[in-house]
Amino acid sequence: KVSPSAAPERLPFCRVTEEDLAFFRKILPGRTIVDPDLVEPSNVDWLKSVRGSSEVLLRPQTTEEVSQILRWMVTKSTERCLSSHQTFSHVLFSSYSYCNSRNLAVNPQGGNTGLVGGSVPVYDELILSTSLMNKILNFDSISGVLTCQAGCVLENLSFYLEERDYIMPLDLGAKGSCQIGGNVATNAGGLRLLRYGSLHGTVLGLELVLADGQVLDCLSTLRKDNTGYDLKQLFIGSEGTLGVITAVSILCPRKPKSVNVVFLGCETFEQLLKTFQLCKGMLGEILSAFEFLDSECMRLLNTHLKLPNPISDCPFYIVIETSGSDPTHDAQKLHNFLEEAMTSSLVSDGTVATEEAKIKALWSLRERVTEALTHDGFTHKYDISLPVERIYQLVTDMRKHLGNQAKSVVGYGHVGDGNLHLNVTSPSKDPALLAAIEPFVYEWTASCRGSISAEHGLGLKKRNYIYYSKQSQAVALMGNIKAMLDPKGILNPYKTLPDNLKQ
Ligand code: FAD
Ligand code: 2HG
Ligand code: ZN
Repeated sequence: KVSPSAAPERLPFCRVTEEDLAFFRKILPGRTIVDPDLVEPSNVDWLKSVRGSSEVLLRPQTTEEVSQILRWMVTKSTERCLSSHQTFSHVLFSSYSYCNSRNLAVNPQGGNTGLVGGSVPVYDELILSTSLMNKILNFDSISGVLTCQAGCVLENLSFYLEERDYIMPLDLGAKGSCQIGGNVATNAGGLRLLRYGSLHGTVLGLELVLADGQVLDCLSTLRKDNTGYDLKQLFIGSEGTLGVITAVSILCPRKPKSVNVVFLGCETFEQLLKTFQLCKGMLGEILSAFEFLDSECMRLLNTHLKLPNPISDCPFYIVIETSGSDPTHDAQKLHNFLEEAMTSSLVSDGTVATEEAKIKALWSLRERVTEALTHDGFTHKYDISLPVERIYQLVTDMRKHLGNQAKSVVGYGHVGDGNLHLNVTSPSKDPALLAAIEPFVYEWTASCRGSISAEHGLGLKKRNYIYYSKQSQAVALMGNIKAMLDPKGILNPYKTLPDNLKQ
């Protein structure tokens, strides 16, 4: 019996030849990287949990270059493979399909901060990095629509917009490295989704290069456009398996005039949920984030990152952010809410930040949990959507289920979005622990009709678990879409779709 998390078999794609390299060097002079030391960081994911063996890193700067790369991969290599590896009779009589149906495979890569093994090759797929596609193309200060190349780093876009009194509609802990193309490709959620919604709503247009090199210009900046199917939606969250995103237009909100962050402590998760209810009622339109972490997360922040707890020790901590246009009005609302939360004993301690440095420090406690976990040992990550009242039950049940097999079992995440991050660590990779966690975690999630990937995607690691959250007809339709857009399966193979659908 093959484990669903086992490495897939290498598909019969061509191997890169000198002729390929000569072509890439011609179109990407100085940007066709083959020095193993320079390629290596792109072969390993952020978590250092998966590693590919690509020998070539391509760094295009323009959409036209991406198009030329894919056109070459899909049309030229059939002949080359035939001539370099096989005689004609060999092809005719033995393994005709060797290169006829498979060409060079490619792994689109942004900031390489993905958490499901989707951003790095599995075998020798060529890596197509968008890092040099980092130009802002236009910003319309009336509509707030930003249009930029896919390789712009999220934080750089935020700085650019803040100077113009706008902000990005998404924010996440990886902002310093992740790129907008990667964010769109994973349909990243993050810390502001509660307020500004998902990228399915804020992305107005995409430019893409399809597997055969065609450029698909859906780079609209319109809020409304019901002329037929909204094709861009198909690529949002497609994890590089349907096309390479080369440019993005995105609707950006005005920079709020007043931002407050409160860090609160609660005794029980039930109280935390009641605080969420109260918060929605009393803060209403100024509520922009409601996040949580448990005391185990706080322990890891203290131990591994030396970040002190700003309040007294509690089983649960909440980060609430308000963003509004009137500091006096917002402060009054926040004051009323805090008074009510304290007098009704929903929260036991708390601190408020209005100035930037303290706001940043409080946010670090939530944003840096992922980093703290990397210092705790080998980490198993689960990114689960559940009805919000069930989210912590999974952590409690997992702790009971694992007993003392795990080093740490922590829960944190986006309460406002019903999204739990359940992480389990062990001193080193431990197959027995993995067997205890999976499929338990997926069965538990499916029993509540939850999602086994709320925001990180499926990538390599979760591809075979898709059926816990999607009906088989839906998965089959995904396979048909993939086959239509990428008939040779060259775009990010082994990712997102389960092995039993692979061509
Ligand atoms: P990569 O990691 O390079 O790639 C991710 C996937 O997208 C891969 O499948 C890749 O092939 C594909 N891809 C990348 N660029 C393109 C492109 N131009 N065209 C087509 N496909 C492409 N995620 C959340 O949703 N919410 C969070 O709050 C969050 N916080 C995080 C915090 C930390 C510290 C870290 C390390 C990660 C976090 N993530 C979070 C994971 C998240 O998926 C990524 O951070 C981000 O969205 C990926 O962007 P990237 O540019 O690094 O893409
Ligand atoms: C977050 O919300 C990210 O901090 C990362 O999505 C979650 O590391 C994780 O499990
Ligand atoms: Zn998250």
